[in-house]
Amino acid sequence: RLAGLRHLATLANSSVPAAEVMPARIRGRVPEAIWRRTSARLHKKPLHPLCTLRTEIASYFENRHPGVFNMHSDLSPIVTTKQCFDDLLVPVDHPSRAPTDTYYVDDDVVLRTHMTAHDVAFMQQGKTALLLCGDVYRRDTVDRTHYPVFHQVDSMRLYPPATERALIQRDLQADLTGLAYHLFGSDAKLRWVDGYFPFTSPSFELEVFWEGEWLELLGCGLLHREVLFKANVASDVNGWAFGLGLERLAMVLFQIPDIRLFWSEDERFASQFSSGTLSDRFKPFSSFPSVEKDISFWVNGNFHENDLCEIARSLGGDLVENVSLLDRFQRDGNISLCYRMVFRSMERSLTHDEINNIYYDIRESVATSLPVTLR
Ligand code: FA5
Ligand code: MG
Repeated sequence: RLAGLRHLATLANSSVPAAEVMPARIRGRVPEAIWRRTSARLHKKPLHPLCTLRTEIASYFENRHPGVFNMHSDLSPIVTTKQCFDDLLVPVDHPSRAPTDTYYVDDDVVLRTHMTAHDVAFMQQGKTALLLCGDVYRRDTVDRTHYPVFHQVDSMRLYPPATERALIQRDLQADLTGLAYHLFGSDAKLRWVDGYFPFTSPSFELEVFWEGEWLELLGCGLLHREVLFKANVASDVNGWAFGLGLERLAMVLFQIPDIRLFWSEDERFASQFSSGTLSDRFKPFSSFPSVEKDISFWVNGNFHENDLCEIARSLGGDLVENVSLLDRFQRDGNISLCYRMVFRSMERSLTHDEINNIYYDIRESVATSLPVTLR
């Protein structure tokens, strides 16, 4: 079975069986609702804002460096822990590897947490420049800007032997500030800040000043010598890599107020992106009222907030808008937590009965599967 999974990890996305026909045996530990997302491929759906952004980025690089970058956007999201972490020097005890943060299909197979997971394999095949786009998966808290599935564009470029590292860095930063001006306009205010990624050194983040705030646009850097070594790249060859998240970028560019909207089947969402260009703007359709429910419990063991969010998401689906800690107190050495769950549909009014049913299912699941005692 593991051999089969590793085989799946090397295939194109289109070869991943759809959720409906995927036996639980292969889906492993990944919840059904998450698994279903692996066949959605929003970044390939014509006129979808994520697809528009993907093609804008690809055409920016094509205009700037004709014929250099090939975009791959059909890679399977199922990868090995070696591809996702080990080959990129992510330490074994790094929090991003923990099962509270990453969807494990099996002990050494995961849903990729970033597109950089594919870089080493492409370099091993002798590729010297690429653009990758795809869906990535992270267990996370629940709010308007976090969703367990989002999309990234990732890129790497290797230079001819003995190219100065300083030149490569200048090239990288020029390509990326050019991209930011292309997306945000030539009068955009940008700044570079130091970043940290295990697989690049030095590392940087590019930020853009947008509506009164500095927004993180992307992470990048010069590929770490040891990563290049694992990729069988000659010792006098260097290169850069960068990665950016499409949803947050699309949210500010197209004025989309909630990350769940990307998954909406509502025509009133899709119809607003008919031009397929960066000038599309979203006009929110009427906002429906929210329903709030609180859940309180004593903590008996190793409780992680992401586990609560996962239960809320699996039972409440996209009706769950926000899960946040409302209150915490300690009595006789015991810790009590109270979380508020906000439910809202993007498309219709909710009934109290339907939310009560979901709420009681969540309570039951929390009581039976988490190390807590409901109060
Ligand atoms: C990475 O994933 C690195 N692989 C990027 C990289 C590639 C660095 C190559 C250097 C070289 P990070 O975890 O910061 O980095 O995520 C990159 C982007 O994804 C962020 O800038 C952010 O825009 C977006 N992002 C991260 N978490 C979420 C989330 N939960 N929901 C939506 N977008 C997210
Ligand atoms: Mg970051």
